[in-house]
Amino acid sequence: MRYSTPLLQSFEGSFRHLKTPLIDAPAAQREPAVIETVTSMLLDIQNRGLDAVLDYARKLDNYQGGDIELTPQQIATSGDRLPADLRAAIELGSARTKAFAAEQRSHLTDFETELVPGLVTGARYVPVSRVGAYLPAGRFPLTASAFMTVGVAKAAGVPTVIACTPPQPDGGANDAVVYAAHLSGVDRVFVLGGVQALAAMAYGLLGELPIDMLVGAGNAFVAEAKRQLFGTVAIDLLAGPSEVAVLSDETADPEIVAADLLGQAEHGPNSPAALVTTSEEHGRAVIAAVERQLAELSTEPIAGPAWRDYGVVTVAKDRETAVALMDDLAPEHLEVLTADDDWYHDNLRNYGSIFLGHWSTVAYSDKGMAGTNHVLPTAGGAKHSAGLSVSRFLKPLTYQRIAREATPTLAEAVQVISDSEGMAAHSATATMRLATYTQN
Ligand code: HSO
Ligand code: ZN
Repeated sequence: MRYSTPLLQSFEGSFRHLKTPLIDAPAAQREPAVIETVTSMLLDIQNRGLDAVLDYARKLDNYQGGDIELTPQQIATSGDRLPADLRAAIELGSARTKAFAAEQRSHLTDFETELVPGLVTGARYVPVSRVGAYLPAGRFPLTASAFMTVGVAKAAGVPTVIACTPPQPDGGANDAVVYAAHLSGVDRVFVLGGVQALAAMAYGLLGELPIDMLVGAGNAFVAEAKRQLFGTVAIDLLAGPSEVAVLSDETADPEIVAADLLGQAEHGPNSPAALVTTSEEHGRAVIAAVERQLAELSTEPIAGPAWRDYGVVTVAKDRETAVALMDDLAPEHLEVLTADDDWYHDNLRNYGSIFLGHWSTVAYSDKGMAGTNHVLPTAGGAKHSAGLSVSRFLKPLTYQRIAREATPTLAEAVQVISDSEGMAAHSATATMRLATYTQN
């Protein structure tokens, strides 16, 4: 969702496109230089293995030598160095994220059905075996990411979950991130950042078999590495800049709406923040409140440019137009602060996660306290995909158990189709069974 000024737009007539949202913003943002760098790093790491990984760590992250893996003792004591209130908050977020994921897991049930006598079919949810989580710790460490990736994978039943997190200036890991990973049930943690971390997990260079699935957000190089490694491994999604959209009416407090818009704009100078409202007066009040709050905000150097370049306020003539506009934006996070929240909830269909009511705000989920996942599709991806959840780590594997009595209809139809296609060997598998069936 790329927008430009003027900030306030009006939709009196029938719905039309604001601006075509980027279908694949991460791809559009991909710069040739980033693509080339990542390609050559991956090739080098494939060829030279761990030596290449450590060379990049030296060059890019000031790695000084020594073991990159944290010991179980270091992991277990990571919480000891944190202030008590931070430790308690991390414990709460971990517990809530686990509780939500466990509940969702309980609703994904294996099933079996006998389609016709003798033809028994079913599906079983089986977790992937090994997951690698990237836990960012750059400008903002995003402590809760470990709950969303490691914790949810564990709730899905993934046996092995390893994690990489980039070194801090002192060469060690971020204690809050490691503690969050520890509570989430992580098996091994490596202090390793960027492309080299993802490649090391995907190619199995960390004394562990190659992982099956890579999850977790990172910078442009990390996103590009995930894109190039996709196919070798599965990935959660390709996340672009974090986005927020608010749908509010005159019953919402403009100060609260403004705070929530800035609450995601602070992620980066290209983080989109959109307001769709059925009240022009409310829209104008929000714009004024954003300006006031920006003047006092310590992260104004990030949120200010984001708001000016990627902020937009749209007045929709009615609820239906507001829904059509929002579904076209398909925002990562969508807040609904109106007199008709239930009606909007029933009618909206494209968003990563929705926050209903004046007491809800995106940050509650961002930090893990709402229990829901914060790894969500951006840049319109919510039109076709949902965010990370236990279901993403589970494969619905199908099976069929077939008895004698189902044979005639199965075999005869398969023979006919196979013969019409000229696939003689396929046909024979049916013919042989039919012959045995007829003989006995
Ligand atoms: N909004 C980010 C997640 C996050 N924000 C964590 C702050 N902390 C992507 O959904
Ligand atoms: Zn956020």
